[in-house]
Amino acid sequence: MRILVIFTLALFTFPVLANAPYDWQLGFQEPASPVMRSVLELHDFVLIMMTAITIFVLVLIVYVVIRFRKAANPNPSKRTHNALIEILWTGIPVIILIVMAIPSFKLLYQQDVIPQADMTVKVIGHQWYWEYQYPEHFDITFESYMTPDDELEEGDVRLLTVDNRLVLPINKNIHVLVTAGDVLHSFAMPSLGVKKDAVPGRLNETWMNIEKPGIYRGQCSELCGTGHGYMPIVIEAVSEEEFLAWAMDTKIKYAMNEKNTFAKANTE
Ligand SMILES: [Cu+2]
Repeated sequence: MRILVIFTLALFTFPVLANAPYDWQLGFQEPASPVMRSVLELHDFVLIMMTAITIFVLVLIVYVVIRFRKAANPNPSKRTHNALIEILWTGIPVIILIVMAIPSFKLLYQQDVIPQADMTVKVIGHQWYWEYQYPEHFDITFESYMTPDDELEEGDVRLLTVDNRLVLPINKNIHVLVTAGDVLHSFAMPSLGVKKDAVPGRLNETWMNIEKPGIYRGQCSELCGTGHGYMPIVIEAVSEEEFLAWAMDTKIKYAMNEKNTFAKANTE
């Protein structure tokens, strides 16, 4: 009994803590941004409509199969038109589509229109790692590689752990510029409701506002070659003070070793 309780608790509490995919996951990750919250609301709403429509159609089919089977209805009706029913089966779906389109367009607008940004971060996809730039914070630039299996430590998530995390402040509107250095990649963070194609020679933009501190895990989501599955994104969301302290530290760290980052990518 106790094991059952622990198991049930684990099932319900783990996803809340995770911000990462978990075993036997069926739904979305716990939303951690306003956009993801809206995505989830729209998803649930459409799912309810969809379920109702599917059940309605199933009931109609079952009714027709039973009521108008050959034994019960030997002389079929020759009717071909019914104005009222035709108006209904055109009108009702139109209304349903409009009812779904309104929240859908609202969500598109919320995702697409970037609110007054508090900071900008630039994300560059490479085969097969991510490069992060902070143009407003001492021009910090660094690369983020996946930690290979043999270097994982206790508590690390396999394929979703990196050497350098993308550190960001919570409760800030973060303007994200996304591009690529070689082929198509895609910057995707499921719990933040962000998925933006990284296209070489083109600067895409999106935004996110992380609501609570924690580690958020995502992956490249555009097939980009043999290392596609090995370029995870790990965001570490911290308070603003911690973020500024991190930026200071990082600036000093890279200032001592200036050619550490870009040069490495270009000479390899
Ligand atoms: Cu990629």
